[in-house]
Amino acid sequence: EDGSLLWLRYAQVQQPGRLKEYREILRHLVVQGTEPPLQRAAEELRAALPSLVGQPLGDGPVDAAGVVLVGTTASPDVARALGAHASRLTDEGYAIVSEGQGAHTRRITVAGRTAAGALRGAFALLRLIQTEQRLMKLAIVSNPAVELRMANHWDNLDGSVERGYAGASIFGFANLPTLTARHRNYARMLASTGMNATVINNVNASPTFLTTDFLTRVVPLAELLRGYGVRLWLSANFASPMVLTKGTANPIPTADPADPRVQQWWRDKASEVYRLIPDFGGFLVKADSEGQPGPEAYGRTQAEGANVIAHALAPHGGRVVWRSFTHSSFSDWAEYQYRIFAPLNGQFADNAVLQTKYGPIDFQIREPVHPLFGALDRTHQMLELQLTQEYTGHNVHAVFLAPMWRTVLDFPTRGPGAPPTVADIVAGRALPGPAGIAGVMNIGDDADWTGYQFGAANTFAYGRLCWQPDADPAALAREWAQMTFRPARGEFVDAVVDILMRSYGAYEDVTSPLGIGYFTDPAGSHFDPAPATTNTQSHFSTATRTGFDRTVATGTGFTGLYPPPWKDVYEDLSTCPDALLLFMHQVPYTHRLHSGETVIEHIYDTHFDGLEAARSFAATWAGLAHGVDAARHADIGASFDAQVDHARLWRDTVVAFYFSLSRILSEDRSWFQVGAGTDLLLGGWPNRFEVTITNATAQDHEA
Ligand code: BDP
Repeated sequence: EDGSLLWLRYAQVQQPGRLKEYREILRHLVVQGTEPPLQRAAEELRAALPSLVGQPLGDGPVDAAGVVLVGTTASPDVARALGAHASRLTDEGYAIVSEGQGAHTRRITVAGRTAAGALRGAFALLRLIQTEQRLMKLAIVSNPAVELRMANHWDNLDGSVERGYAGASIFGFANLPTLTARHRNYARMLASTGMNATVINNVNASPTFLTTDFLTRVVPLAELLRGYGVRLWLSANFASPMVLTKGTANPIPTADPADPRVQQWWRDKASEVYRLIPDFGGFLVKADSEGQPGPEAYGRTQAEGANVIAHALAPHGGRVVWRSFTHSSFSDWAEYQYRIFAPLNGQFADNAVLQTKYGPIDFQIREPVHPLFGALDRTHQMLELQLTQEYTGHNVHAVFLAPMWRTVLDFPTRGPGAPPTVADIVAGRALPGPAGIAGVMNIGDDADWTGYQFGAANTFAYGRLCWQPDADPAALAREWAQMTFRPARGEFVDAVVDILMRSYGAYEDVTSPLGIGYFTDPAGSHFDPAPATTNTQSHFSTATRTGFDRTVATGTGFTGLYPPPWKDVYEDLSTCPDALLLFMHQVPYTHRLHSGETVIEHIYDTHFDGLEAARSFAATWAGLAHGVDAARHADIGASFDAQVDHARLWRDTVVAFYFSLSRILSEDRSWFQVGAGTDLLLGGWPNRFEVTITNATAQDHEA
């Protein structure tokens, strides 16, 4: 057991009563139809069901007792079984309906209006069995709320993965068109959670991905994905027309979107792609950002840049997803994207979608929701989340991100209680047309896919939240734990869910509470604490105060980018949520929070709490050996131990940083002293130094 099966583990059902029930109900499989997703569904069920119920699977007939019937509503048997439920299905949705009474359930029909929908239904049925639910009296109709449920991989041509903590790329670009079992398991993994689109290469895109050679070699992968209901997309380099024609008979010396040769190049490229991959999704573009080329060089707007590609893709039904992640030397980097993109509202083509990170900075553990979501009411939008834990602990800290995603999706953009929420926007309820969610993926070729085994909880929950943005993170954590560690007893699952649900808060506590934000080493890997280095960038701590003043009254004015109800909430110290206080305001260390604590007390205490939480995760996991195989127990245990070590480094560094500046030791918090090495001045500070915790355990003294 090395974690490689993820949540697609089909070990035998444990509860004796349930097993008996399943053995009655799950005796035959009849799949009607020959489309590839139906064949994939048949393969999955034929492999899974005998193993889950511990008996062979027959082939029917369709009216035999104990039949699982899989197909589309085009099949008369399926349509009859579904009855009125059929009319509620949308294209990718599925229905699971059982017929017959109680123990006499004689047939379960798993269906979609499309074959891809039926395949999703097959995975949903398996999920019900893996989590040992009753299969009697089922009448489930489930349609995805979000149209584009997308994986974004930051994988490079050479097999490296930008910000990847799980090994090299799984795609084997150099070996394409050759496909491996890993490609197939990848497609299964996406389909099982409900994702339907994947961008396989880095947004910092090599133009090589658009060469005829590469496009030809990627065709079998696109076909494989199609069988699993997933469309292939590519990241495109904006300068491709120029770079790829250089040295040819007809070089194009520009990438200016207004140049007819550039427009023709994109049209030709789109035609070529769709000849090879008829269901190609489209291009994802990062332009004018961190060295990537874009329309700015030609005096064109971001909308003009997006539209030249959008227009080329439109005749084929393709889309361009254009990222708003640009930043430059603006006085407050949180404002830059808003200043560039808000004025372009309504100027993007109908098949262009603007993809915006959840917060205005860059995937921090806590940020306000990006003000662009509320501002762009005439622009199709995607929300960008980050599964790979660039700023949230790499593959060392177990951090279940679904609770954060839930907060973002629930945010009412026009003010407290005033829709649309971000979920409304990504579900296309605010503006008809393409919309969706993109997640920067956390997978690589490590055996366990995600670099540490709990990381897969994020992959699973991400896909499920895309399908159903109002899903409860705790319920998703529970499903993941049940499916991943089966067979697992009740208290084992409860303990795993408890760790997952506390993990986000624990990481925020031990790294950067109160919205301090960017606290990790900016030049390095974004992993270790660097409070001194980031001081002039994100928190401006002095001997008496800390925080970034972004108010309209005295600061950068960022709060004014929100509609008045939110602007007022953030602008006013008395209403600004504690969690975002230092993102919006600079306050004295003695400022009292809504919790009653002072800011400095809160910073000290949360850092101790966060380390304690990490220790409790390690201790809880150590006590769970009875519920899981030894190999995974040891591997995951080692992860939690590493997390404790790193949490201690964070606590010691941040506490010492703030003590050394503020020199505040309140009476009831005199449990630490700072060693002589910290009497250094800010400018020359190392980011790690010594803290002695006087009332602490032996472990602490090692720090
Ligand atoms: C930043 C990453 C960088 C990415 C960039 C992006 O550090 O590697 O290229 O985001 O999203 O967070 O384009």
